[in-house]
Amino acid sequence: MPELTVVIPAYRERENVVPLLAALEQSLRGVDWEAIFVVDDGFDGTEELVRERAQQDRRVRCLHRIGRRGLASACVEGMLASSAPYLAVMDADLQHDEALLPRMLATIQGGTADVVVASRYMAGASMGELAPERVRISRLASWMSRLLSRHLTDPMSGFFILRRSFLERVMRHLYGRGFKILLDLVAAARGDVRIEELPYRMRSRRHGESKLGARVIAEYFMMLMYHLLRRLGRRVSAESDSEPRP
Ligand SMILES: Nc1nc2c(ncn2[C@@H]2O[C@H](COP(=O)(O)OP(=O)(O)O)[C@@H](O)[C@H]2O)c(=O)[nH]1
Ligand SMILES: [Mg+2]
Repeated sequence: MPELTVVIPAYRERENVVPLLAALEQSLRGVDWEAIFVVDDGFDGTEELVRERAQQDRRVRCLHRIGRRGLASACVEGMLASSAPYLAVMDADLQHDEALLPRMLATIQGGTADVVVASRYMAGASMGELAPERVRISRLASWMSRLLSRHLTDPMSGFFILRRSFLERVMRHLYGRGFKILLDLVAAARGDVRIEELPYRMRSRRHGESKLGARVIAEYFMMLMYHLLRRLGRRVSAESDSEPRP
């Protein structure tokens, strides 16, 4: 059984599949790993290409979803399709620096963290060449996310590694939709999570297009509301439990 599964959500990422696998092969030398591409139907042949690679390399797997969309649900389903003790999530578009994966894995194996996050905001990190308005949206969304998690410098990161036992503990409390699965996972833990962060420099996209749009931003606020209401609900029920009974 592989030690590490890299879950790669992919929607219309055909040109990135081969270079990404080559980059993983290179940086994960000496690690027993597999990659699960969770491909939503984009009619561009991404899933065919992944399957073609899977025919040649047992470490490559394809989870093809039909009539479905959604980055968060793709990540969750990819993680649930794995039996490995450590699960990484990484974009298909080469924006995440695969060279950081061995350090992320070593950190989580150290046993002191449930989640290790690659952060674009820590000292030594960088947003790379992201457009200025994207940096502004990302910073605003990060600031709002402080309501749910004070521990993360980059709660919007889509590049992280977690231990399976943590996923199993929180998976039934996830909102499970939208773009920001890391924040969803951390919020679902309600403070009971050990996080470590490592800085990295995010690269810019070479092939394909960003899927971030108005709907994704709306879903983000729905996710915030869901977790805030869950907290409020818990507080209300705790208060009514502590009231003296007649
Ligand atoms: N399976 C799946 N993957 C998605 C979906 N939307 C985005 N992705 C993938 O999620 C990753 C991040 O998306 P991207 O558009 O690059 O977001 P950005 O980096 O914030 O601009 C990429 O690998 C996308 O292919 C989706 O609906 N389904
Ligand atoms: Mg991207």
